[in-house]
Amino acid sequence: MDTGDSRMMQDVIVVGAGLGGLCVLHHLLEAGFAASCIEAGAGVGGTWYWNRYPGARCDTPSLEYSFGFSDELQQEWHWSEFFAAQPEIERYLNHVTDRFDLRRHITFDTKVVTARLDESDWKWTLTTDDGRRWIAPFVVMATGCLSAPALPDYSGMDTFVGLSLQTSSWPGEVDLARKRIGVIGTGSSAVQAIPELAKVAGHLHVFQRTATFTYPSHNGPMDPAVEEAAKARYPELRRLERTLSNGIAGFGGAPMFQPPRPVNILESTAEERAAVLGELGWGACRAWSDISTNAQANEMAVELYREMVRRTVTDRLAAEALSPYGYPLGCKRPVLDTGYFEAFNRPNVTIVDLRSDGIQAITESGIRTSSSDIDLDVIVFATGFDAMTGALDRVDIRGRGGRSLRDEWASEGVKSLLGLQLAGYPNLFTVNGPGSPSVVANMATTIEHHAEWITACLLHLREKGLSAIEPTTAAQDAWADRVNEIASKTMYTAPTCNSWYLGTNIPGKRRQFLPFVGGLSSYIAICDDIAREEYRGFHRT
Ligand code: NA7
Repeated sequence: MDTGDSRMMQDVIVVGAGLGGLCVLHHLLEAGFAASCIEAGAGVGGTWYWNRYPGARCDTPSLEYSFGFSDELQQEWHWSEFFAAQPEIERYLNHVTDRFDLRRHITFDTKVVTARLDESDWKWTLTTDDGRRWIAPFVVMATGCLSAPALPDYSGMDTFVGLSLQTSSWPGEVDLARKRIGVIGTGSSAVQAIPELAKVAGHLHVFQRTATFTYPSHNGPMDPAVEEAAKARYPELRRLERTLSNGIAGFGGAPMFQPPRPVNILESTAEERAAVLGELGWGACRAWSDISTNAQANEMAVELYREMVRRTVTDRLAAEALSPYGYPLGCKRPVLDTGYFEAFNRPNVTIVDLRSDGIQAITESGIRTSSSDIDLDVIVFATGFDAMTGALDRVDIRGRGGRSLRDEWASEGVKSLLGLQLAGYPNLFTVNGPGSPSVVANMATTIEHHAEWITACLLHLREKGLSAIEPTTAAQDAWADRVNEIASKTMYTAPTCNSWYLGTNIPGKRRQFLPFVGGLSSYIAICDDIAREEYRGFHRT
């Protein structure tokens, strides 16, 4: 073997040191495996390392978007806000890294470019962008669901003489005071950044292709009583999270997480709808049982939402531009904000509705739409990610017989068993892979569950003297059918729906719904049953 190999004979190589990679690494080391981790960034955090844009914040309550594997950790850590901002989450993940002595197992500033299976001895060889080779029988891809940025392809992109920034790789502190800023996109990242940018910009133009469903987060400083109550029964609350469909118990109670009432909007009177609107405000549109199954009911609920936009945004034309049309509530991931619509009441903020005034080109001096040239000092691309599969298929992964994961997914669609393993790619695991609840649940909970499952699986193989595990094609096909079938009954896959869940934000990507939306609790039960039944649906060698 090449003596230049930098990490010979590790048991496991973990790719990525975000929440997923750190959690898996810790579990594997605790279980006695020789594990090391390769990370593209200069520090830990993954999403929370790269997305440093102003306003970047988690949309799951901090008390729950955190690890439960150590009670000491969850007792000692104090979250300053109900929904933590990026710097605090990054600090937390650095604390976790040092507290559990993980840093010495991580190689930073190093990107995995290929992963190849050698079937003769069940070893994976990874190559990294510095030319090194890494060899181990097991690989865990903890590469993140939203970590492969997507950029538009407007003509003239490279001619702009001002500053081009991406929310997904924000360079830290940037002085934007009094600058003419253009933001492209109105997804979660933009919705978080816009109120902050508006405070400092000379003028802010927001280029919107699709109006967003966003809800006030009611974020604020952590209430000491809430924190104390949570800490008094943290282990029990962590167990509770796993019995819920989204893994969020809502302790500390964001109104956003309230389930719908047992009432149908189709059967409601105008007076009843007005009363619910008066009582719940932005939450009124989500309060009805029939909106997730009936298109007409959904449209009635969307109208309640538009009414809230009209009540909040003072300029009539801006309110109309910011109102969602043409796709149902429950199609895209809901966004939580702090003062998003209110930002459009400032004199220095303008919405550019690309539905009627599309971008023609990026020019030397700014952005050209069909109606005008807008001069800018800074363009912020908040244009999203090649979600769920992008970070995996940007690595050239070759399994049995040299088959390519990227080609296979492009030609046959994305398939996995439980979002944990792929037929044809033995001993390669994915954390929060496509086909798992991941992005539709509390990511911290789903990650911990995957870390436990993968570690238990490797211990099982070791105990039984086995060297390889992979899904059977039949089990994988059945799981893919199940993922699709459940999603097909929801607004996530409505014919008018386009979203990164479906991959339709990426030109040429196959339209396919990627996460499992059958509920976290039932997913965990399925995974645990399968493990208990000697890894039913997996082939072991
Ligand atoms: P999102 O939610 O994918 O948002 C990307 C936004 O960028 C969205 O409004 C897109 O409009 C818009 N977009 C994408 N390409 C273009 C082009 N070419 N022109 C104009 N506008 C464009 O990504 P985020 O980073 O905001 O959030 C990702 C997740 O991170 C979020 O859901 C949370 O889970 C955290 P579209 O809707 O596609 O018409």
